[in-house]
Amino acid sequence: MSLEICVKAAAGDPEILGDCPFSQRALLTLEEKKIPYQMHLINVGDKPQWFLEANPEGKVPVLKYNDKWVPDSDVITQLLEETYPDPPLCTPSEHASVGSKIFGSFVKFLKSKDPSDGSEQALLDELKALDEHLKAHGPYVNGENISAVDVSLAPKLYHLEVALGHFKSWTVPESLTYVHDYMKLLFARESFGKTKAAKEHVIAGWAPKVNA
Ligand SMILES: N[C@@H](CCC(=O)N[C@@H](CS)C(=O)NCC(=O)O)C(=O)O
Repeated sequence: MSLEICVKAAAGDPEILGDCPFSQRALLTLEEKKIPYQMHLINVGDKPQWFLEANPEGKVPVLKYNDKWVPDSDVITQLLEETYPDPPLCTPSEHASVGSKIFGSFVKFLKSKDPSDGSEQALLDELKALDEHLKAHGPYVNGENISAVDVSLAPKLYHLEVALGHFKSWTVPESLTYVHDYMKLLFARESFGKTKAAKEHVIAGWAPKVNA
């Protein structure tokens, strides 16, 4: 029996995987654990009735497990870890919050229209902290093997790279060599290639928020 998972379809193309980092996180967990699954692409701009009945909150991802639809990537990844412990993806608690402020800082900087509001520096501080962590413990957050924190960070760093490159011509400073190597390592994984959104869909997804 394969699991079923609802994830975001690309805006403008309901047949193609879309740009939701939380959906990709859940898919990465399934792929890394080699769990068979059936994927439903949800057009979040026009949600089907069956999906809203399965998950009234209307967000993706949602995983069907034991005939029940389970929302939220935090809950889904934990459930998958408990149910399919091999290979383990647990991150030890001392490393569990590494990089946890990067996504929020990225979104703030991306939306910022005031270059002096400190949002760029705040993001740089978070990336520098990640660089230092990876220097001491890398190449992944918990050492030699990928774990849950990497699976959560990978789609967010991809969005950061694509969206800031496009909307602000901004790139992660070359001096943060460990972050650069980390991103290359994550993006080169087979699981990542199979579950990532196309760059144009990432850009299209952020455009309304940047131009708001
Ligand atoms: N905390 C949730 C966030 C999920 C989320 O925000 N999903 C967005 C797409 S990236 C969504 O479903 N948006 C559609 C909507 O809110 O109507 C998780 O980790 O799964």
